[in-house]
Amino acid sequence: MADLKLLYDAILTGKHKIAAEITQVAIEEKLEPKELIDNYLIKAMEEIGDRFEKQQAFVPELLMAGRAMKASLSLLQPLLKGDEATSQLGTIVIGTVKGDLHDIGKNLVGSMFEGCGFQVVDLGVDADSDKFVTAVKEHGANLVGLSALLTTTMPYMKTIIEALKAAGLRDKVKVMVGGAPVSSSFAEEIGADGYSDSANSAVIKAKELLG
Ligand code: B1M
Repeated sequence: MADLKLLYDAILTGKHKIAAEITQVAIEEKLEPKELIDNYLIKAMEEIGDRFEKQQAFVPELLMAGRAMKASLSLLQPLLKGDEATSQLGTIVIGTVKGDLHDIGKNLVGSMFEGCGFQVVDLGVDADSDKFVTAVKEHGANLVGLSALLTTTMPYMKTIIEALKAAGLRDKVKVMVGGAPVSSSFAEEIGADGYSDSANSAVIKAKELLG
């Protein structure tokens, strides 16, 4: 039987092989991927984040936890299905904004969009406004998704929105923002169309915006 407490501990302590092994067992036992992600993977990342804040853990531990989380997620992501895997709902250009290297949450959001029938163009991390503008034009996207995990990189979301305006694309795309320090009031303040605090709700919000 999959030892989920051990999965949590493996993520927390950065043991990526063990994390992958237990995840594989959980998949074979047909445990619900979203539940594993929300109740074990994300919770372990929150715990390592808390330890980091209290100076009980340091960057190497964050890196190792991130690697273990990715090992587990890479097995779960293909199984993430939206509530309606319908035909093309639209194209989202998604990325973590310039200066920011955190990609675990962004990847999760991207997978959820894919599972729900969107075409996903992933610009990766540290993506500047030019990259977003070029990708929106190239792919005829109707949605832009911006992720930031640092209070210092959040303001760059506004720079990207301004660049979309300057390129004459702002009325062609809806812009959604998210990431741990981002809030709905911040989204409103910078002129984004929507905010969400999780991968699930991001897709629901996007459908609402495109509705
Ligand atoms: Co960093 N880090 N980190 N880190 N890191 C945080 C974010 C931090 C809160 C830790 C802490 O102090 N408690 C802190 C930020 C403080 C602040 O800005 N106020 C911090 C810091 C300070 C740093 C460095 C500066 C540390 C240093 O070098 N001194 C450095 C910065 C590097 C850089 O980006 N330039 C740094 C580096 C790193 C690692 C590279 C080691 C690693 C990232 C590995 C990777 O991503 N590949 C890392 C990690 C792992 C974390 C924590 C521990 C975990 C982040 C994570 O993956 N969470 C984090 C602490 C925390 O968040 N509690 C921390 C799990 C993930 C599923 O959640 O990303 O929030 P999240 O995504 C969620 C939602 O937010 C939402 O949906 C996702 C799924 O539910 N969401 C969206 C995200 N994007 C969305 C977009 C949407 C909609 C929803 O629409 C488009």
